Amino acid sequence: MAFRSPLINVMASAATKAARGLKRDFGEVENLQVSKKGPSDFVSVADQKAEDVLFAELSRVRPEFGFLMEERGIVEGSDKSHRWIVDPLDGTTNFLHGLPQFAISIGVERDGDVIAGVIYNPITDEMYWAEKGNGAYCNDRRLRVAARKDLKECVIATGVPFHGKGDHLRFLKELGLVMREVAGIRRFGAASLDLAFVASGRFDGFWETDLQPWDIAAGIILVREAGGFVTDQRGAKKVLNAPEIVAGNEIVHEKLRRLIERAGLPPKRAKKPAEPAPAAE
Ligand code: 2AM
Ligand code: CA
Ligand code: CA
Ligand code: CA
Repeated sequence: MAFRSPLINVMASAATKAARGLKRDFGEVENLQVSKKGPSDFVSVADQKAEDVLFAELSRVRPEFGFLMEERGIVEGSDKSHRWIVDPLDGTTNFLHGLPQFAISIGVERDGDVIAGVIYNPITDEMYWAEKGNGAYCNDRRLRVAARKDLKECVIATGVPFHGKGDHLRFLKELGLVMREVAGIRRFGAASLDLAFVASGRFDGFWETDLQPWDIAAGIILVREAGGFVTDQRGAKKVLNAPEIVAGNEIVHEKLRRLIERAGLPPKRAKKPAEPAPAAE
């Protein structure tokens, strides 16, 4: 039996609670109130309700921790070294289209380093969790990244820049370079689950540009605790605020990183994510 620390239990129970509302709303997406944050960037009452539940639950059990949440932004805590990094609904576009690939993602940052994470898919009831030094799990099953080394056998996940964001031409170059070498490419639309699938060995690798800390915080620790590598496009381990993320086992990660590097470096972020200062990781 996998041992869940009190911290993991707190995160898992908050995620389970928030997931009840998401499941209910997923059954009635056509009645959901939806607003637009930017070009093709939607937020629904489901995102907001889930975030309210997570905020209430997590601040009740650890009132001293700060927060970085997708919808609320930064909430300072009295403990300056710990904060929750929360995406209440990762995969909103999928959710709003009735596509069952979305998750709640909760990470814990300590002094700039992600030390624990939980990613919960309410539809499949898969609870992914990891804590620094204790391994990565899905429910009670220990996770290990895939062992494949030959790109020809690998299935690689990515994200496609959406309307109004990102460098589309550079992405197409990256895609061209990668698709010639691999068995298949997938775009499922929820970055947290893409990373969870790398941790579990379903995907051999993953790369995406322009993600935010809440999309990837929990996924970073999951992949690393499953024996994988996660870096930015240059191979640096500080990836939480990086413009591009690459993940896989040691060999696939490096092969994938070198391939996409040939398309050139990602553009500097248009605007900084909701961060007071670039956090070390
Ligand atoms: P979100 O659903 O929480 O917004 C997929 O490429 C990743 O990008 C998802 O994790 C998704 O997180 C994020 N994303 C942000 N804005 C998006 C948009 N307008 N369309 C699709 N994905 C978006
Ligand atoms: Ca969003
Ligand atoms: Ca997200
Ligand atoms: Ca979200």
